[in-house]
Amino acid sequence: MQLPSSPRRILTRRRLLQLSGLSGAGLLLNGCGAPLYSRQVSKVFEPLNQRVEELLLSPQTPAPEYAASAVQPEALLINSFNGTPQIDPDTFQLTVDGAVNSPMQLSMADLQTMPLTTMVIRHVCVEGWAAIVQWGGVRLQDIAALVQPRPEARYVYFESADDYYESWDLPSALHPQTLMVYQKNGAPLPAENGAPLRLAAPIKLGYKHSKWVTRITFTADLSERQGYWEDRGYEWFAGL
Ligand SMILES: Nc1nc2c(c(=O)[nH]1)N[C@H]1C(S)=C(S)[C@@H](COP(=O)(O)O)O[C@H]1N2
Ligand SMILES: [Mo]
Repeated sequence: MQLPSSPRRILTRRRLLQLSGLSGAGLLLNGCGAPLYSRQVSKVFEPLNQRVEELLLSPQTPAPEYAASAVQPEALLINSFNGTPQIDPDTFQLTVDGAVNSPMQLSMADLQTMPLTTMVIRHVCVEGWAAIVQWGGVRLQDIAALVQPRPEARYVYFESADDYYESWDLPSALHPQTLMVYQKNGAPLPAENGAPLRLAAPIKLGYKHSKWVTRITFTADLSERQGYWEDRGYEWFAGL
């Protein structure tokens, strides 16, 4: 039997909603109910072309998560190349811009209105230590759904308040376990760990997880400045 012409697209959208956790009600920034948000999500991802649809459809094996009892609070060493910037969370604004339809600034209050995802994962530093940590925050793919990356977006840049910078491939940035976090081990994120907002994910080495993120930029090209450690010889993809 011939299937109707667009089953793949329908599947894609449904799968995307599952993957992004956007199918449930209650995560609307404007409080108008799920249908609007779902509409917005499909609007985002329809123009995002086959490449993005495929990476969201292809089985992205989730990285292992652990029981909360496995957390090793003392094992997460502070690793900061340039001190600890002090950022007032009440006036903080995350800029999200670049190759997107709707660039925006998000306050911590805005981010805390979005669905909170927590995960207990292993943080691995290239310097030879690791720690099981619980992180809580917002999926980067949910932020992407708000700003609507344009089809040419292939990379995501992260700027930090301590002059650290990073770049990620789009598939890794849209991975369901890639979060912008504001909680560590069930408490507000401490300043030295990147407050008010840092990246966390179990799929890449520690240096990819920018602390004190102030700006997220979707772009078509990888700049010559790839990342603070990458520009000093470390691997760019840095997958685990
Ligand atoms: N802005 C910024 N982010 C950063 C770093 C940094 O120096 N500045 N160090 C990186 C490295 S090498 C690691 S291992 C982790 C350490 O995170 P932690 O200090 O919260 O343990 O942060 C990463 N993110
Ligand atoms: Mo690290």
